Amino acid sequence: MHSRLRIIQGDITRQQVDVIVNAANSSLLGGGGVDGAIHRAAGPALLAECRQLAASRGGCPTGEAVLTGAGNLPARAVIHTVGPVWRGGGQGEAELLASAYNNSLQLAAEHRFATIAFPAISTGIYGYPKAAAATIALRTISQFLQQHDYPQQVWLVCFDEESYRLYRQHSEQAD
Ligand code: AR6
Repeated sequence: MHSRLRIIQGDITRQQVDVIVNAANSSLLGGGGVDGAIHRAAGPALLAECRQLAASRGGCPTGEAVLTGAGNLPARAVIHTVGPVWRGGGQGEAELLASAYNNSLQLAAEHRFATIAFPAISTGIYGYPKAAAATIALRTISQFLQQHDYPQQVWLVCFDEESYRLYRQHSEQAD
């Protein structure tokens, strides 16, 4: 695993990083899971900004990413990306998941954010198998870090113990 990548267990809304990534949906208007948790913790300023973005650019297509402020969160900004819904693996899900990570990292690099925290995109409500998603997340982030100086540190924040163990296990295999 790349030395600038860390796997931790916790709640992404509480992480002291420059930017956290939200596993949003294309409407950008909020939802359940980590999206709901981020909006609850950030407060109404974030939802107002998301509504404006939704109106001005019609939301965010799957695999792409947009930047907002962070309201009351400890982070300075939020990158909203949209992972794919799992439909059995034959609908370009792997490429779309890699794009969600890559486009988020690209945005963080453009803004010179030093630290970024990701949740396990698509592995909750969107049903992406956790082990396959872990492989893609670890590979995509490691490749990006090899090619870019920013972000300097990437944290993968696993909410539950099972995901944490799985990501650790996959990172050891990738070494
Ligand atoms: N901190 C870190 N990870 C979390 C947190 C948290 N506070 N809460 C949940 N997770 P999900 P998706 C983990 O369902 O699959 C929303 O309605 C969770 O355990 O949040 O990409 C959106 O609006 C799982 O491992 O996102 C979309 O409609 C991971 O975050 C849809 O869900 C992702 O689970 C997106 O679905």
